[in-house]
Amino acid sequence: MVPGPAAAPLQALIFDVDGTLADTERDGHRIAFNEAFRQAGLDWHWDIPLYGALLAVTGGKERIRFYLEQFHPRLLEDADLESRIAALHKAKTRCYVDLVAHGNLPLRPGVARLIAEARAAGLRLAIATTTTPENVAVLLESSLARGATSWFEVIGAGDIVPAKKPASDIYLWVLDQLALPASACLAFEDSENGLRAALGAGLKTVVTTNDYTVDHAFDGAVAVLADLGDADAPQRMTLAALRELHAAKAAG
Ligand code: XBP
Ligand code: MG
Repeated sequence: MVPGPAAAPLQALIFDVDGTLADTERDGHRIAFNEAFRQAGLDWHWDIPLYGALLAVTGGKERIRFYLEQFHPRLLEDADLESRIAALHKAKTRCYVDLVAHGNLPLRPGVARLIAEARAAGLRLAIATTTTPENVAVLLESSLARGATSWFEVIGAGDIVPAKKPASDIYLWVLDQLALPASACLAFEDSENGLRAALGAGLKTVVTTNDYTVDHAFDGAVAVLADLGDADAPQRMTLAALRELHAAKAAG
């Protein structure tokens, strides 16, 4: 049998942030949105199930607008709507940064372990997320390690591309910055919107689910796991296992 073209070796790992590096949504972003609403004198409150429904729309500003469309459509007529949403979102970011800076959001199992393995093996690291850049930095510095932001060669975040996930733009931007083909990378995601964004950029993608995403459709992922697994977990996703998964799926 004539062998097919050699698979591109794995050169970089690209991580989503919210829900993938840490469970930031329910006990982080949601709390920060509610605190910003309180500070602005608004009686809006996003409880856990409502927030789960609002997560259908990625991006905090976009999510506030989606909420207004569903629950306060008359407010959409406000001529200053864009700037009001922007101001509210700025306050929300301040609340979130403050909350995460106090170390209240631990990384998910296996994240720090896998990142350490990848760094030791000389793999390149990148981030592709919808959240605001300050939020990424504070999570990496407070929950991973001081200086950890510099471990990530490319950080694609927030409004750097106008079309947020499930659009693939953020992944395409990160691949362009890395100057790597999608076939040389693996992406890590937790949600259907994130998976669609990564697959649309041609990336093989490992999904780790969480309470908000466990029922999402993950067709096309190379693996769907509860988490990456800490060092002592028998089923942990090691770098060796990831390389095998990447090579097998690339050839298949
Ligand atoms: C994350 C998001 C973000 C966060 C909130 O999606 O959609 O909007 O929920 O952060 P993903 P901001 O994990 O797919 O990147 O308020 O800063 O947008
Ligand atoms: Mg996510």
